[in-house]
Amino acid sequence: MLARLSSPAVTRRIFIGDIQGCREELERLLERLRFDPARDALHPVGDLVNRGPDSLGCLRLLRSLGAGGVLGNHDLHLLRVADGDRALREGDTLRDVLTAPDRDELLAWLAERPFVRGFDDVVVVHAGLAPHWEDPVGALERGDPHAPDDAARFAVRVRRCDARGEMPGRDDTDHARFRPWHALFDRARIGGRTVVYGHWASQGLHVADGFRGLDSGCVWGKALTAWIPEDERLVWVAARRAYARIR
Ligand SMILES: [Mn+2]
Repeated sequence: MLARLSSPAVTRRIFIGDIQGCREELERLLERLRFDPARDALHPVGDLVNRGPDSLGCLRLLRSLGAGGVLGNHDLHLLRVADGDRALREGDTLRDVLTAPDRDELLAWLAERPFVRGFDDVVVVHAGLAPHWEDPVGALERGDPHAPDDAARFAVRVRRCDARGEMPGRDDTDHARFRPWHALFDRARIGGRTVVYGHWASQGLHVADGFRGLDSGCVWGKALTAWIPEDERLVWVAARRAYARIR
């Protein structure tokens, strides 16, 4: 008879693009992956909540699965609204979280996520890393989600920037000066590791040498995508419908 003599170590890291409250799609993706919480580590790339139909369900599910991951701009927005620093905006779907009986535990759990998470081979950040930072991971390790500094704000917002890390007034302005952050970023600064990120649904899935951009626009009715480096595999499920309008 075969017996397992020791508990199995983590065998897969599963990085998941912007979930934004799309709980049903998250559940279907985990089913498709045959997710096993004893062996798999789940790392959403930020924006766990907002615009989608079930932010509360997503937070409860991700917390129950011991997910890691990083903070995104929508996660920060939720924390700041909960702190009373900001009002809800049109199109926000965060009220269920704010009025939930377990709100404090869920928000405390959310706020534990860092702005960047480094592995030996991978660095995870929600939006991107600045080309001029001497130590891009160190710049973000100690960020306070309740009072994000300039580096943290950049890391959750950037799409295009210039060589000095200046962002255009509007993120998607197509000006010759501003290029996709990943076209300017030198991965030698992070020891050649692969950067896994989200936040850029209009760019879509971005698979390039050293970069995996996983926001494939689930909340817009497109797809929720996972990347598993151990298998060098991308897995996605189609969104059931569009929950928010493309901006
Ligand atoms: Mn985002």
